[in-house]
Amino acid sequence: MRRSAVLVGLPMAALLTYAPAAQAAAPSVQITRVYYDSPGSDRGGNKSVNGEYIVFKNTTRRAVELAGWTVRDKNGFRYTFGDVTLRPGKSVRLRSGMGNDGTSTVYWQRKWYVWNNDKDTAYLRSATGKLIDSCSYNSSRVDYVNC
Ligand SMILES: [Ca+2]
Repeated sequence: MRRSAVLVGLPMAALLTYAPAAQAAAPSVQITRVYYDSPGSDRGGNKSVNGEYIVFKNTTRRAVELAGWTVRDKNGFRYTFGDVTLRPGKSVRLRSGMGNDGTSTVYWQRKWYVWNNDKDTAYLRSATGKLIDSCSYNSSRVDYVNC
């Protein structure tokens, strides 16, 4: 009986080790939302610029260090993450305007908007420049896109 239990256990172990490898194709940190059209008209002002944001989620079970990771749009605007640790399953929001960074929200420190209100693409790259995830949108009828 014991021997057969071991034999049955082997394929199970193989499946368990295979599963994480199959999931490796999914980005470790995912762009889950780009809120590109801040409320009201785009007349500037920090509150309005901060109405734009992009959300990144750690989809893994391990903490991910974002220091040196970059966010870009199609126009070449670039944000570089500082010393941010994204805990497993947690998200961090990057607002376009000025502000003091916290654990769940960081600020691009810009005085004007980043994300086009009609179409654009957000790119997330690791500190070594590897493309981790991207998110495109092409609609001015809605204010945000979920990716
Ligand atoms: Ca915008």
